[in-house]
Amino acid sequence: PKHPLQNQWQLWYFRPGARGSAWEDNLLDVTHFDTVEDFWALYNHIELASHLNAGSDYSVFKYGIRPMWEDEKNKAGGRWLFTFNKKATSGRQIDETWLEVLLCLIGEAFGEDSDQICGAVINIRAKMDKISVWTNDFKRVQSITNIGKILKQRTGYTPGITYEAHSDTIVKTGSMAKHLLQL
Ligand code: M7G
Repeated sequence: PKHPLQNQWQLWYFRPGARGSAWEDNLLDVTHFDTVEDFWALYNHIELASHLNAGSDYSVFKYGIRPMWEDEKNKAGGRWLFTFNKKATSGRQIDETWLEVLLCLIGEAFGEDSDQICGAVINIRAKMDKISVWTNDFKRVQSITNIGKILKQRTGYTPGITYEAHSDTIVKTGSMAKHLLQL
């Protein structure tokens, strides 16, 4: 028998859109999985994130939560943000960090705080790739801090990470949203 995961997860792919097309229209629901074996089958079957064209995203969210700010479960939430300057990072480092983040999610690595996890996103961009872990309530500072510490430890990511509320990301001025927390 296959080994069940605690949650069912959905993979989404954001396809770099045609000019003028709405963001949501380029967000494709790929498949869902709920066993260890199906996760690996999927992971081994799809393109590595670092090989995607600039402008692409992968998102892995708990089944039923759409990978967007507007979802009921994300509305009051925010994200831990990991940034990767392309000049200073290999594709392999980015892929390894993303895989470890996925393993933290599906393996429920955050103990009691795991129920605050909504999902994770990797944005492949021309200059700066990003990985973010979305949680459901930006006011839960203690839980968010615990989650951030575990993420840093598990991924071995040494630069600083910042947490921002989606409501601040949406209205960001310039390229930076307000940072609620930093680790
Ligand atoms: P991004 O892809 O998160 O990061 O946002 P980037 O700036 O590095 O490319 C790019 C744009 O995509 C945003 O300014 C929005 O127009 C759109 N967008 C991204 N997200 C995550 C959402 C979302 O959750 N909802 C909506 N409506 N638009 C989004």
